[in-house]
Amino acid sequence: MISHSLTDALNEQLKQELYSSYLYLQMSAYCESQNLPGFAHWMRLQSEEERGHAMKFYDHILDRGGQVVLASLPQPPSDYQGPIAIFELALGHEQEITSLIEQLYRQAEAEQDHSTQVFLQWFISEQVEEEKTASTVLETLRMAGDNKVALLMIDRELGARAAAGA
Ligand code: OFO
Repeated sequence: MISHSLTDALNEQLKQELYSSYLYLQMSAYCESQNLPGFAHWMRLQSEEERGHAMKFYDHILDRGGQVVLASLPQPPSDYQGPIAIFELALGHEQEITSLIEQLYRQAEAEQDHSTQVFLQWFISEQVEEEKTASTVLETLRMAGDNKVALLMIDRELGARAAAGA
């Protein structure tokens, strides 16, 4: 049986993952309104992926005999200063998530909760990918600068993202 303190911490991370989903969905809506369908598609898939992350926490809490408690979510920002600002925010957000996962891992380690440690290892690897992807897109956008043709090409490339497992 999982401890109360670790259950609370996992519920908090469940909320963070749901917020991530909420944030990327808001970013998707913004990109759609800016005639950037490829960016919008990428963000929408990212939002779905984050919901999948949230459900992994949901299932792990229940599987370990803990109680899932859903908290209210903060409102994500809805106005952005263009694609670079969006990916700067996305990268900063993922870096924050990485440190929260690492903190959770340390807590599971301190409590000698081995199954939660194994569960969190998937997220530790996933965060390497998440940060790398956001940072690569951000660098490409910075290189493109004000070049509209380059922006359209990036939009097309992001629009080709396939759903996870597809
Ligand atoms: Fe973006 O990886 Fe979950 O939050």
